[in-house]
Amino acid sequence: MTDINIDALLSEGRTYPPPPEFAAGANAGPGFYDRDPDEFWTEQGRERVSWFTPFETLREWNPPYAKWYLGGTLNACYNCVDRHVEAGNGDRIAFHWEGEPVGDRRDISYADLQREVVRFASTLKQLGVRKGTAVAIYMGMVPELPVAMLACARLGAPHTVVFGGFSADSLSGRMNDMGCEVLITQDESWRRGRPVPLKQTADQALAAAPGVRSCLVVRRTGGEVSMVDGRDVWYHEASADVPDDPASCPCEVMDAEDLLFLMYTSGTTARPKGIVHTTGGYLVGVSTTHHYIFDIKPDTVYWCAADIGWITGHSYIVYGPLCNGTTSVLYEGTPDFPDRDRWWDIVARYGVTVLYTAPTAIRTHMKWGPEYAQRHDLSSLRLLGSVGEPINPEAWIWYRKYIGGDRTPVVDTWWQTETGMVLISPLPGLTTLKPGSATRPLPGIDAAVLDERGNEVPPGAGGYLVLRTPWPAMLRGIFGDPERYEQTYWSKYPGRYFVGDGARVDEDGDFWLLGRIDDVMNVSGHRISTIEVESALVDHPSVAEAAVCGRSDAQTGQAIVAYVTLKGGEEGSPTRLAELREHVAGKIGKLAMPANIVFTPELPKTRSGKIMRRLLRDVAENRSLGDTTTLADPAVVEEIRSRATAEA
Ligand code: 6R9
Repeated sequence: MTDINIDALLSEGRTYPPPPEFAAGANAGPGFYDRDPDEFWTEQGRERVSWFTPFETLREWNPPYAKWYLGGTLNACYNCVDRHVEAGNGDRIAFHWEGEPVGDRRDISYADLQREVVRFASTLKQLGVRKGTAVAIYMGMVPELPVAMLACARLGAPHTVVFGGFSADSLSGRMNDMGCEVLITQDESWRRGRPVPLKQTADQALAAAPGVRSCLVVRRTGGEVSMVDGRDVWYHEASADVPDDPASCPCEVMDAEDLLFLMYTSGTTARPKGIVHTTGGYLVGVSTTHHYIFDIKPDTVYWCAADIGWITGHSYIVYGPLCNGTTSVLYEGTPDFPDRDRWWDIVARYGVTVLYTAPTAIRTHMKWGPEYAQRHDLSSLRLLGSVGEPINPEAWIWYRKYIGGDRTPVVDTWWQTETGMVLISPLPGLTTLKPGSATRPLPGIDAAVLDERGNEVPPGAGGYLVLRTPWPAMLRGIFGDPERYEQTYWSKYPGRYFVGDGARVDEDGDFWLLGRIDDVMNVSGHRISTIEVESALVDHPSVAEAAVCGRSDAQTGQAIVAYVTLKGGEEGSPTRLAELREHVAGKIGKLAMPANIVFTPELPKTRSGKIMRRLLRDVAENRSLGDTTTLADPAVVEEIRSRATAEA
């Protein structure tokens, strides 16, 4: 037993075979998994993307460095925009854009998108942006954000999008690391009816980023901002006389392996890593997975309710869907503005057929209760997706029942910033779903679960997830830091990509993700994953959300502390506490019973909705808090600390 690194405790037996009507017309049909992977990726490379020069070699693998579609040249913007217009689909809607203020909305066709991108690219050109110029983008969810990204791609200028909620320090750090020369931002963005001063924060960042010579400012709210002469330019002024016909600003010819963008991932304490994504493999990878996993059809209305500043937004709001010519919803605001039914109003109004969101959002809706969804007709939905964290089986069931009308498949898609594209996911017309399982690796993805010594663990046992062969959208490195790249991902098991997540594979070959390895708790020698205890808590009918972590304990090494949010605003009581401990004991065993439970209305989360267990450990150990800059709402930890102290 000592070879097994994580004890897998929770068992979940419910299954959902694909609905027959879905299976009959699905993009991924019978035989999909039997394809030869090289043949599959060669075919996808040819069919899904238009090349200026066709690629000669599918892949080159010099561990830990991979190249894909060698010899091919292309342009990501051409693939996402121009070719759809050329093919006669200019009238098709690219984005139903929904602003946060009610009634502020705009439909943008592919032809509109092309005009806007051309105008934006020409304006950037006037500011001296050329092939290879690094550009930072710091914006909210306005149409100009994807437009700016595509304009960069058109010119061959690599971008880095910094999430609009990040601080001036995060922004300047990223701009300096990438060597950005231009920053694109907006005056302010809307958040719950209040303006967020993006330009003001950008000004602070610019003061610490001397390499940035121009700042292009899009007007959104019309709020006051200060403009620095010679550096800052209003987009609406600079673009006023710029032509918008595509011939005036052609797409740059890019090599398949040219840099498309960097996406910074914040480590826990260390400097953020600039994850490198190149053009060809990335575009094929994201468009292929988008097509098959979300079963995209010409009449699909697709909504990925993530932020573009997160990798999910890059791959599955911008590059994947647009490459596939999809009609998407793009929403600027929060789910509870002006009321908690805003999302469902949007789904009903646009007739959304595919909705892709994160477990954290689903648990928030669970906490609010199903009545908000029940106010609207959600019958257009045919498929639901989840990403970002392991999804608790009860949240999965709730999502399917109240949002999917007890009919729709739910695809739990596992991937990372580094993988660029989804790697483990059900295919809705083929896979028998299990709530809480991301099911199977996609064709050509060689995932395995290893013990400490590098041996595959037997079915049912937990261990470390690795990837043994490269995939098209794989990161090409950490920008400017090859040593860190090799150290972080390739040193634990040489030649294999170390994911950093725990996982187990069941008897059917289905994968169950167990969360980040750093979060695994050690109670009396048992290595317990946080997600299993959390899912056992969420299984209780009164619990909406739970986060657990370990704190040191003289007797057991570590003891489990749980932070629990109850449904419908319930406060919690000693009776409830005892009941929840018993519930966990009954569900997975006494050894996983939380030693303490702290009831709290909110949990500390990153901007992309991941629970920050590291901060909960700091609270549980009564330590000063580590880096809190990526928190969505810093006040939450203080609230939890006061509740935890009150209880102690
Ligand atoms: C896309 C994205 C990556 C980490 C990853 C894992 C967790 C994402 C998941 C999931 C279980 C899923 N994660 N999807 N865990 N099931 N379906 O989230 O990228 O922000 O880089 O995070 O998120 O721990 O390693 P990123």
